[in-house]
Amino acid sequence: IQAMKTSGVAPIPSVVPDRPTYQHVHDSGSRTLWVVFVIMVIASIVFAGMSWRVPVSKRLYYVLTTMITIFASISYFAMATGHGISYNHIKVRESHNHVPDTFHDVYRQVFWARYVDWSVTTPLLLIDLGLLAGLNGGHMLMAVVADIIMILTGLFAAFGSEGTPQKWGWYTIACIAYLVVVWHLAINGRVTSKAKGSKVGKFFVAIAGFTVIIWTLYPIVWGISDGSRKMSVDSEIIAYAVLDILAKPVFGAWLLITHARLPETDIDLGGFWSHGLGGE
Ligand code: RET
Repeated sequence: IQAMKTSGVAPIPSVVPDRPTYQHVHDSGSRTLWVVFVIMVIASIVFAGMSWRVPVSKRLYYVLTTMITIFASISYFAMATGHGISYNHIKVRESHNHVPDTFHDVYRQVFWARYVDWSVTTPLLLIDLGLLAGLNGGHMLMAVVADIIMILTGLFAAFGSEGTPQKWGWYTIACIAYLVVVWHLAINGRVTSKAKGSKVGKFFVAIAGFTVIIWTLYPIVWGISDGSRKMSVDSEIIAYAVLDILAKPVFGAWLLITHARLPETDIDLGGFWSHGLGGE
């Protein structure tokens, strides 16, 4: 002020290093992670119990579906106890008039345990649906590989830097891979499932349609949370919790209950699963 009075010129504001912003989980997020962990454990027990009511030779859907919820239980246990989480450091550019741009440091938690979970469980979900549709091995393999690419590039996107092509570049690649998954599953699966009879065809269209709607919400939640940080870490946890419950336990219960009622959904793998089991 003294300098301003004597020279008549406003002093250049000193650069005060501003404090970084931390975006992390609070009570509601932590509680949600524990609740979903318990739901996934209960679903695993129920699905395993259901499998004991049928001979081993007919257990493939049950085994796959139980593995899906077991993996989810493991990943939710990790996240609820603070494992599988890292901070992504984002330099947010702030532009000002007349003064050079400055950067603000934001540190946001990335729950990478989710991606480990998804890289195993989404292929298993696709195998469930592919077997239901009677999809051939070639289409199934391509769908699974595209799915793994989608999850791994999504993981890179989550740790991408802003102001470089990293974040939204990886996100675009992941979205293209997702379209490949939907193409193999929805378009080809529809044709092959109809060949298994009209009841299987109708059921496949319903459960695959449900799957496509739920799965499409994941990249949308990602874009609002990790992508543009318009959603708090707690809201992100709650949004994924709802989606995960629909995509795993609800999907699984629907598949297994319908399969038990509809013998046409049986899987024919030419002895790959049942070889040597006889009538067991
Ligand atoms: C990401 C971000 C990058 C773009 C896309 C994504 C898609 C994720 C999906 C996840 C599905 C998860 C499921 C979990 C089961 O509980 C990786 C979010 C396209 C489709 C079904």
